[in-house]
Amino acid sequence: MRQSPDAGIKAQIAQSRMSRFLGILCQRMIVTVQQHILEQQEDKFPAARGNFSSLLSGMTLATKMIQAKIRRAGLVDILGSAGATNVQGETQQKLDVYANQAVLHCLGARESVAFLVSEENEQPVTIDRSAGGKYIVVFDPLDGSSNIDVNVSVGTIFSILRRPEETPGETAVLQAGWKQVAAGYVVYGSSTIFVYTAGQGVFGFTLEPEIGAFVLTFANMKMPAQGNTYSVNEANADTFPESYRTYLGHLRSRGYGSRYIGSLVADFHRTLLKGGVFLYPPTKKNPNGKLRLLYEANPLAFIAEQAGGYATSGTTRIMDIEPLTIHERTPFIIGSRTEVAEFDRIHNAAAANSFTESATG
Ligand code: FBP
Repeated sequence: MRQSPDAGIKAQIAQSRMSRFLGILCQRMIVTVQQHILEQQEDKFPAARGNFSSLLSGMTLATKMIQAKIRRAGLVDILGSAGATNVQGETQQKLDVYANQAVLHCLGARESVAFLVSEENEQPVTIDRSAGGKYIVVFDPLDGSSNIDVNVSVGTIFSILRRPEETPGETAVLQAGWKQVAAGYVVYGSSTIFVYTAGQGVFGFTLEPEIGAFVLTFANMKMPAQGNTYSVNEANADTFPESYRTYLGHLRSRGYGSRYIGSLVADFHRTLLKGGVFLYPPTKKNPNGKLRLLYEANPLAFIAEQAGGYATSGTTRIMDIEPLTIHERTPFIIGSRTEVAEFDRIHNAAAANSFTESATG
């Protein structure tokens, strides 16, 4: 039976409504990290030319390559030592080498990158650019690599800085943490999560393997003001300065539990979601702490502060420390405001006592 003209028009209207609805639904159903970065850039820098979002897409590509290798780690020859030692004196794992190459390759191809500084390379990698490149990226390609062979979560950490015109050469890399343009990490755990901040809050994206895209799953992350766990390698406790031992005793007396994975990214990610505190104190083996300021402490400190937490070296706000060398280490206390403030109170009281004692002999 021939359809009346009205029915025809009604059908067309219904169809266009449905396709518009589906369009909106798809658009809102998922927000990819690229979409999110572009939207943030449009808000903050309407004149932006996409350099920053292109740089971050290089990092998401590299971390997708790394996660693909990690997921197949037991099936392909990628486990174990690569038979070399890095600038830190650590045995390089095969996945350390692969992850480092993946990030160097993907970011090296981005026009806006001038220097790349990796935990695995003694010197900064300078990218020969006619226009010089606007950004510097410092990164730990595979954090917690000692956990790879035992199938425990590992991660990638990165920090993005502007290349200051006035500072030539590699000293341009030695910038305090508050100058970071953006920072982030990826944790390769039960799922792969990309967490980043560009100074407008902290956002988390989970890799959706079905479509191969990082999809927004944690908007505007906030670290709880207080938690109920502390995270530290207590095997070293005998060589911690006394104030740290006093602080840990104080937390235990208040019923805090202990959680320590031994992969900084995984221990920090838990602290970001659940609150509490992570510490890597000075020890006999590492009198200035073990963790590196530029590509471990600074990026996580930026994220913690953007999420309402805090990070200190025991004497200085991590992001106020002026770095002297690219691989320098720092004592690291990071977590919920309550726990870090409690650490500062106990640590400063101990310092004041030892000062009074030394003054009064
Ligand atoms: P890298 O694996 O990047 O060198 O990181 C160092 C690290 O593995 C951190 O992830 C972790 O927090 C810490 O060292 C563990 O050290 P320890 O075994 O001394 O507790």
